[in-house]
Amino acid sequence: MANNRLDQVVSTIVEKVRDGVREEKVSYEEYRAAVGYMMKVADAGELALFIDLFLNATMCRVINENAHSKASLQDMEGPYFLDESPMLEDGKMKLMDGYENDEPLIVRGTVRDVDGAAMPGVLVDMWNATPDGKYGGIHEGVPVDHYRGKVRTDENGHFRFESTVPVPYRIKDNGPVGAMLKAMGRHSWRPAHVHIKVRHEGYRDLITQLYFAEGEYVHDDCCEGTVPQEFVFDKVIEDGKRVLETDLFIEKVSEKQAA
Ligand code: MBD
Ligand code: FE
Repeated sequence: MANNRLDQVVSTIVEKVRDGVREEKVSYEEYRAAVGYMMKVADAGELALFIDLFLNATMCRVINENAHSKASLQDMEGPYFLDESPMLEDGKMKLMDGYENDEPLIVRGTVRDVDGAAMPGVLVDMWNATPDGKYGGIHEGVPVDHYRGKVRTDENGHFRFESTVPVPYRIKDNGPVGAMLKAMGRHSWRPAHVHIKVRHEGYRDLITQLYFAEGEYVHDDCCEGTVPQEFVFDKVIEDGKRVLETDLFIEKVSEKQAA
């Protein structure tokens, strides 16, 4: 019997890794190469990227399998959420000029509980990459308060953001994580996506992503993302702006989860 939750989880995971080592008859050379590789990943500051690449999508599947059937599907948070993003009164994100492929984007919808009732005053965060695939406050040249922000839903549960349409995104591939993908014969692209996080007291955080139906890699994500079909949007243009409109359903934290 495990002593506690930590013992239980760590012991289970370690045993599965040992299974892999036994099954593949890993040599001592390979073992030392693996240890050296993990040191390189850490030194390059790519641990979060490495773990997300192999485990973030699985985390989401575990959450979704245990969620209320009416709750919106969770998707990967990825490494670039920043809670210090600005509160936006009008939902308009700060954007940069000078991109040739700038396409205005409206993301709007209603936050609801699992019974369908609209929820006012809910905190909604959105963050997306620039038209050349960079995140504010993460990549060179994009300030932290750009291409990300928060709003609260209005009395009807509505939220609305204005940004620009992101492009397919190449995860950092000039370091050890990229080297491994290449060595495994895999690519390093994610489909163009918009990140959303919905938070409300007493409710489970909803972390998800929205996708563009016509885009590349939607069903060939290097991070093996779930890509919920309900969040893959056909091309709708209103007044020259691409519009993604969706309901987002959040569920109460059960007493068991809150404990
Ligand atoms: C990203 O932008 C992202 O969303 C994920 C899941 C992983 C790496 C970079
Ligand atoms: Fe992302």
